[in-house]
Amino acid sequence: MSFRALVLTLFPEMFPGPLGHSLAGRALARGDWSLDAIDIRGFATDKHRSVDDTPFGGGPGMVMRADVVDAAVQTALARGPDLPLIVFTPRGGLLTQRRVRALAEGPGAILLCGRYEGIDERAIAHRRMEELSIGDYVLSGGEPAAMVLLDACVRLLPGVMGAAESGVEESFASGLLEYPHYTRPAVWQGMAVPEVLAGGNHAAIAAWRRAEAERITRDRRPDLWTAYRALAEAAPTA
Ligand code: 6GU
Repeated sequence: MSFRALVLTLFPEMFPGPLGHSLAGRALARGDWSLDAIDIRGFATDKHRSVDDTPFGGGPGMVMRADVVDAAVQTALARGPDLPLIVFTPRGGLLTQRRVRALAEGPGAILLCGRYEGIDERAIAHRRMEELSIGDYVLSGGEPAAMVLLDACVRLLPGVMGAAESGVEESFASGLLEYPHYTRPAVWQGMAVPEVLAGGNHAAIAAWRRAEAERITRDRRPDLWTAYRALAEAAPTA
């Protein structure tokens, strides 16, 4: 069984979008995963097909109606009763490589994309949805976040990454950011490729890359560096 993505959105035409290209697009064409975008507006019941309304308590913007959203969720759950249900919101927990890995090992996901100021809280509570964010900034809707999650999951599916890519030590998997990469020309804009990389000393190359990864992580991401150091202290060979 391949990975199934059911996306609930007011903008189904946004999909597959970037996911139809490159690695994810080729995997989609092969059937390594499937994507169905379900139009939430199709579940509106009034003659104006309204999906949102003004917030109780006042304030700016519109709120997506619980009854309309839940009708869409119910349809998705009928199609994939075993799929985890995720809603994208800037107030969700941060999406991590650990969560991506767990999702990629599972049957897929139902991904609910919010728009306007948000979704009626009862729709989220009723289904005990997992709330996820992709970072500390505000998007106009959850669709790009759903694409981010799917891109991150799909590249981990069996057979999707080539041998070359799958062997690569990944940022966040190792706990360190990646070391710098170089290819030809050997000198460009007066800048030479680090000498060690041109020699054939594989141990020296590995040591240089490790040192660079550590330097970059320490300088740019003190939070990751602290976590990495704590882990190294607990298991010194890691
Ligand atoms: Cl998941 N949604 C929205 N609207 N904004 C975000 C986000 C999600 N993650 C970060 N910003």
